[in-house]
Amino acid sequence: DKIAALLQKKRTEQKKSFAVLLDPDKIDFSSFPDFLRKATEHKVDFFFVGGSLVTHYALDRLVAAIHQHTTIPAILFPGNSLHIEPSADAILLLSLISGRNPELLIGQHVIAAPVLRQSRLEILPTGYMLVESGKLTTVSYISNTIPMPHDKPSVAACTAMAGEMLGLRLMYLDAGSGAQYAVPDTIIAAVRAVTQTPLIVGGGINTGEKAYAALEAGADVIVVGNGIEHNPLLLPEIAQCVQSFNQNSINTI
Ligand code: 1GP
Repeated sequence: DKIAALLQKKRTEQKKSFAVLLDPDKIDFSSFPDFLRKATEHKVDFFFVGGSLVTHYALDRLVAAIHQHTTIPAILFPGNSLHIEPSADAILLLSLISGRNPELLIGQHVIAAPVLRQSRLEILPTGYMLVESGKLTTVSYISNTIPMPHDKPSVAACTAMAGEMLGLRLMYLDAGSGAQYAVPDTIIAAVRAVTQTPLIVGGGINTGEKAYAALEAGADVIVVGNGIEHNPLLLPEIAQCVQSFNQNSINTI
């Protein structure tokens, strides 16, 4: 229960976290140790590993490298039950509650359950909500679901409330990897206002300003993937933004 408890404690203390999404298809293993050193130096809190589509199956190698070079937890972010790697530290057991595809609400979970029970992975039951983001994202296409409207905060709020009532322990608002528009602040604030669970926000966060806006609106964890792949300087920039946010929260408590 380590990661779930840590996230809940940080939420209570109004401390924010920074997660870097690692797409197994895009890792250059020759420069990866160097990247991992930078991630440690800049106090990345978590690695999310996976995505809706994995074409080069290198999850085991990716997790092994993370464990060899860092103490940052590797948390699986699976697209389906094929993406389970038992050597990781935890798994976001995503129920795609913004959609109405039963396979991703419960079907894949039934298949995964006995495998997860045998593993030592910490299970993080997560209400996963896709938000409309300007263009069709891979996750929306692959999941065969319609994302929530970006201008209807009440839809997001009621969805998250229902997820929390069902016992899900984390909420994840995602505009989808490489989204044209990140999750709007109004949606983040609406979910934050009606739930107690830690709130993860990602998709299309590719500037320090967008990261700051998401944190200010109520995100507890921000996830950045594509942005860092395209611009390595974004890692220190966002890390700085999370740290300054945490520093300010210490001053205001
Ligand atoms: C996608 O939230 C993650 O599921 C991260 O998205 O790659 O756009 O940063 P990006």
